[in-house]
Amino acid sequence: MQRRWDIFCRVVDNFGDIGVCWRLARQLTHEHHQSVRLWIDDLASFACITPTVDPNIQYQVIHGVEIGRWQEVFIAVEPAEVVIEAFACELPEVYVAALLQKIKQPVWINLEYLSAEPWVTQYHALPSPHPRLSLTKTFFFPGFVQGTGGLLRERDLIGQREAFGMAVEHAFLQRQDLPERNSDEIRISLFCYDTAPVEKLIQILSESTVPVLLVVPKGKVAESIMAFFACESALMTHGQLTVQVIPFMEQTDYDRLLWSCDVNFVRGEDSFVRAQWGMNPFVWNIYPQTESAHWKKLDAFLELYTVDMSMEMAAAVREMWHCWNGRSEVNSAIWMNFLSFRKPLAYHNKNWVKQLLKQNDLTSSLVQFAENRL
Ligand code: TRH
Repeated sequence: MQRRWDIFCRVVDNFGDIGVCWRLARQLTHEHHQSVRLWIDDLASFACITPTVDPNIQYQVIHGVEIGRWQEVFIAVEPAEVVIEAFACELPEVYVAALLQKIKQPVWINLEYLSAEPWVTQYHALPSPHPRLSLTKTFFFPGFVQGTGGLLRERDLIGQREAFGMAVEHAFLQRQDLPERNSDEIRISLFCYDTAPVEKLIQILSESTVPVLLVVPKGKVAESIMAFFACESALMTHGQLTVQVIPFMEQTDYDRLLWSCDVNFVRGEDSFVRAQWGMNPFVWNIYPQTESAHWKKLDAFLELYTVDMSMEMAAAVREMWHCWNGRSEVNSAIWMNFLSFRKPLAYHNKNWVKQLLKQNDLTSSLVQFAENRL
């Protein structure tokens, strides 16, 4: 049944908040034929991942999704039947007041950040009555296991991934002005926080025994690499390493970049999940949290992800990921050890995806949840 949805998104920093909300909004619209309004406070960040977004206008419709600028003074609107408050962003007061006026209570969902920690299954889908008002919201947790809300995954994603053969890749590389593949080269994409040991990685890669192409989307890390090379050009070479800085890509193109690289360095939440659907080996730079809370999250994921790996492969992954997140210094031996598991890791990732596919995707879980309550 077609329902009206309001998704509220505040950009805390970076692109993950809008990345997730935009993906959800599109999937609700295209696959579930829902009517979706996306309220976002930072259209400029949105425009980075969706260049068709005009950051200067109040309302626009893109890919069938109504997009409204969430301004400090929120103009009262008729609430939708399903309300998503992304990442505890807190709904505007006038909107909450309007919710109270509804005869039939809308379904109010707080969509949480992704975590592999075991407590998630206990807290997923728990109702939380408002402390003062006669309203209830539900905490909805994405996750990797049964008993969570699942992960964002478009219906045709795996099919498209599997169809990404040489010819499609060739067309993609041409379109993106990326060089053709060299048979003995290792191709790596790099998307990480500026706290990651990028200079060290560059040094390691430049001493590689085979040529390496490091593809870096524009941003702080690309800038620091250019400063390191004292170079203003998008193409830099150092020993075996060529670094190519590319424009920030549209979300669906970024998927294809992940599919076309041998190893992907990803970060945060959404690119981390996309790398998993991409099935190539990946290294996760987790979003750093206060009091090092992110280490628990990182280790919880590693625990799940490595369970079916050989001890050697699990140790290689753990060591590389720990170093990349700053637990100890990364060196050539650690990188080479990780890289030596490239093929078995790609195989492992296929099985990992098979396991993830047993779960409902997050958007379908949300639709089902809302429908059961309306
Ligand atoms: O940008 P991020 O660091 O976002 C983070 C995380 O979500 C984190 O959990 C959250 O607390 C913090 O934001 C506020 O990383 P993430 O999650 O990978 O989001 C990046 C988005 O940008 C993702 O949707 C993919 C997209 N992207 C493109 O569309 N084009 C690109 O070229 C690149 C590199 C990324």
